[in-house]
Amino acid sequence: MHTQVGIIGAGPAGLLLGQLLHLKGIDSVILERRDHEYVIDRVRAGVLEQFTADLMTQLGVGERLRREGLRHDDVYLSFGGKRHLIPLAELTGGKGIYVYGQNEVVKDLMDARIATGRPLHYNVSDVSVRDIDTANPKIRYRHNGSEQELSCDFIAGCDGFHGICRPALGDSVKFYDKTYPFGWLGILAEAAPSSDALVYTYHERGFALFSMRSQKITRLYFQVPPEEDIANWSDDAIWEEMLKRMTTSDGWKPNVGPILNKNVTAMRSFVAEPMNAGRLFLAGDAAHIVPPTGAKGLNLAAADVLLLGKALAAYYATGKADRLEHYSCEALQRVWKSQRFSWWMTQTLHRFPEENPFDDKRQLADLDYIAGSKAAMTSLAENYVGLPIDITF
Ligand code: RFL
Ligand code: PHB
Repeated sequence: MHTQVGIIGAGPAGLLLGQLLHLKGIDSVILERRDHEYVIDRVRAGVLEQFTADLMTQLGVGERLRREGLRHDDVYLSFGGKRHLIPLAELTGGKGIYVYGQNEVVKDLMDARIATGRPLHYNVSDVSVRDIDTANPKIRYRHNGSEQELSCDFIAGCDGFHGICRPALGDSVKFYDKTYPFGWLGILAEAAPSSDALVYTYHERGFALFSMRSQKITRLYFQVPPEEDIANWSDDAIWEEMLKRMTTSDGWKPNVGPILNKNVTAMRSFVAEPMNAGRLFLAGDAAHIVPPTGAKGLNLAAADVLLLGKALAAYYATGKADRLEHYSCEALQRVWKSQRFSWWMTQTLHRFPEENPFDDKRQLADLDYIAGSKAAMTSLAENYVGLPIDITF
């Protein structure tokens, strides 16, 4: 069996790449370890940058997003008991963000993949890559009980942080890593969002975030110790803590409702550099992860895929590999800027265990500066809606 691009992983990165290549007439096979329902049901990202939403439209998969996604022109920073509005669209020439769950993004991309008739195999196991330094790299895997070998022109490692592709890059790759002394406890609640905009809260008890998924579903998070066991948190205790951190002096607070889903996520910053070796190219969480405070992970995966898709298309159109050779370098420029922003949002809004009263005052001053300075607010806004990127391909 041969394909032009073998894609490992059917998360947002793998599915977006498959769609982009399809539109360029390039064939691909997507291999996914999990089953279809598992991939859709994972509760993860909620915020799409302007560019990611535009890219979905450009790829022909943005119709439901435009209809059902919630467009936000503003975001709030809350501290000292008050919410401070950051007018994103006003500060960035009309750009905003879209609240549209990762589940919905993945669902739309899977439907588009089915419509192309191109292969997407679920429940594959024992995936490995070989011959990546040759013109004919291969993927071995098990599917429906038999061993398969897929020969490819290129392999795209879109298999997330725990995948097999990053370790296959070999010894020339350097890793940059930072862990944080906290995690996020997240819930989905059946409650109408009580604010039109997201609210990022700095509180003496720790960070909290108000978000949403639809007109009926609220998505909320608060900072907990990194190894926190979700079993320690009854629904009542979660609401009590959420309300303590989020309620502002004007009486604003989230609406309370039945909790539909709850879990704890660890926080980490990580980059693999370079993002390729030979003909194996990483994209998305396989190459880098960010703490979710900047809402950047899925958006970075989309940016990688756009660059990689364009580079592969240029190769098939001209036979020249120069864009592929520059892929890692070009992608990492955006990756590091997103890393910086995600780290900055994280360290500004969370309470650290070793923190002393000086740090508290410094963080409050940082937030007060942003809320009071158009220049500082604009810097936050342009990073939050996403730095410029050319989406024509
Ligand atoms: P994924 O989504 O992890 O997909 C990788 C896929 O590869 C499969 N796989 C394999 N398949 C075949 N063979 C193997 N050996 C394989 N090993 C793994 C996996 O089963 C999976 O299906 O990576 P991808 O595509 O790079 O997408 C990245 C995003 O999922 C991630 O960055 C975001 O979810 C991060 N994130 C957010 N990003 C945003 O842009 N905006 C947000 O608002 C946002 N909020 C979040 C987030 C992540 C969170 N968590 C849970 C980490 C909020 C949270 C709480
Ligand atoms: C979400 O809605 O899940 C969400 C929103 C903003 C973030 C992270 C997650 O920064």
